[in-house]
Amino acid sequence: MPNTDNEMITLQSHILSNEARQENATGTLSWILSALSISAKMISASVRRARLEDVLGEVGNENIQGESQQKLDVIANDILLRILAARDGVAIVASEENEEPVIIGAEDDDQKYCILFDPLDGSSNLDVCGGVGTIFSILRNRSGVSPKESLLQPGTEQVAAGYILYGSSTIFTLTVGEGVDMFVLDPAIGAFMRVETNLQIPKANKSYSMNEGNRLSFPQGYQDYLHWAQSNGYSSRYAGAMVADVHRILLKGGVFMYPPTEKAPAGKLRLMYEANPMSMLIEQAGGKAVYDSENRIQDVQPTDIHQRVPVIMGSADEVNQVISHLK
Ligand code: AFP
Repeated sequence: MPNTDNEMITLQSHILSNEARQENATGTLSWILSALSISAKMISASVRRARLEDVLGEVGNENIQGESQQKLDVIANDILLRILAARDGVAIVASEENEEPVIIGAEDDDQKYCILFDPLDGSSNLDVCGGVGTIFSILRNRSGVSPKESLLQPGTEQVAAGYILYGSSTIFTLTVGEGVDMFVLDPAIGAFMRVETNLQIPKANKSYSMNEGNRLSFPQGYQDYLHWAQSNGYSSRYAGAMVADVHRILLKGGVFMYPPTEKAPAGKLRLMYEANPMSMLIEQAGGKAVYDSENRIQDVQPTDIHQRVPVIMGSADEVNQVISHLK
């Protein structure tokens, strides 16, 4: 629902009023969300000045995923790690860019949280001024298990998830399990202002988003879907950055996919840093997110924090159309 009542609600006041509604809230989650909002402003500023400060391009290393790291991947990762490390309620931080999770607070405290993030998703878009984003997922820390085990929880256990899109505006999209709210950074005052509350994804839209360059190595069902969609007036939109593509689909409807390919039989996208948080947002907005014709992404029991999963997510009707071709 767009904000039409002239309310001026900042992300900060939204978080605090959410907290006030929870009977046993301690304020810990609110502190973490506000740390993410500060990190988002800092990363946004770095992205916007990147060309001027000469921080575009590759560092020359590969990250744990075997992908070349951009200088801004490293900057965004450092910002998030430094800001989250200073918050009491954080037990463990896991980043797509680091092989091992970083243990911050007391490991055995189930009042604390684990934060997983992809600091700068789609970073190869940076050199051409395309949209990039940060994706985050928040889980409750588990006591009595090792830090790695504490992280290995299915997406259904997420207490909050969201993304920040650094596009023509900076957008913060958040769910704490009670619908999806969207905020735009007002650069004049440095605050995220709420623009959508209880956002609902359109039920259908004839639009698909996938890397069609891989078409010949998709399983047959996806190729059949593409043939069907192209014979039925669908259009194709693909930014090559999941945050930008899923943001468009949340607002306009359609389906986003990253299917298995010969080169990447489990798909390319990371379950815990990309697929789970985006699935929580899509489902909270009334959409659907699965990894094959039957199974929800959020039900996957992870065995490795860096594991990958095929992704089909978006408007319920459009996801069902894809599924009908996979059976
Ligand atoms: P980068 O962060 O390496 O640019 O990867 C982005 C991403 O993980 C995701 O945001 C895109 O949807 C997907 O990869 C694009 O992958 P293809 O380049 O294979 O289409």
